Amino acid sequence: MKKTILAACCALLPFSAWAEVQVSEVWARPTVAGQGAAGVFMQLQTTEPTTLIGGESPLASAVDVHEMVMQDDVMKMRRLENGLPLTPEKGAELAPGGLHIMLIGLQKQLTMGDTVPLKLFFKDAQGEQQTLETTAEVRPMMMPTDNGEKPTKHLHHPHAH
Ligand SMILES: [Cu+2]
Repeated sequence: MKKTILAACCALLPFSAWAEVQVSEVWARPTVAGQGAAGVFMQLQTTEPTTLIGGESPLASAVDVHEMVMQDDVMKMRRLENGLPLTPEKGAELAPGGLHIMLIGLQKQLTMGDTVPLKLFFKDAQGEQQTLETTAEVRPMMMPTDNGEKPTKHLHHPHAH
């Protein structure tokens, strides 16, 4: 029922009215000169199951959904060929060290305070596609500090000899 109503109104209202997907805290890391790619991070929530399949940005030649995987003790990133599935119960957190949107073929260096226009493409089980427009703010990496815990994520322990 709900779906029918949504479908009926979508034709008449701007995309925001049928935005079943909500995106927040969109940010990207600054890059150094000559750096060709950058990660974008965000929180995603949805009211209906859907899949994030990719994106588009005027500042990049390609925008992919990436995950990090451990391979031979080395963290590597990999494109999610089938996209990132989202459910209402479980949105997605795109954060450093995990899932991220990859800007590939950056047209310019990203510096503090820049904003990166970004379109995100979603596809639901019925094959309906929708686009969400957002902007990523370029800012330094900040570790989430829920409950005041110290961000202690050390990949390497220095050994004194
Ligand atoms: Cu990546």
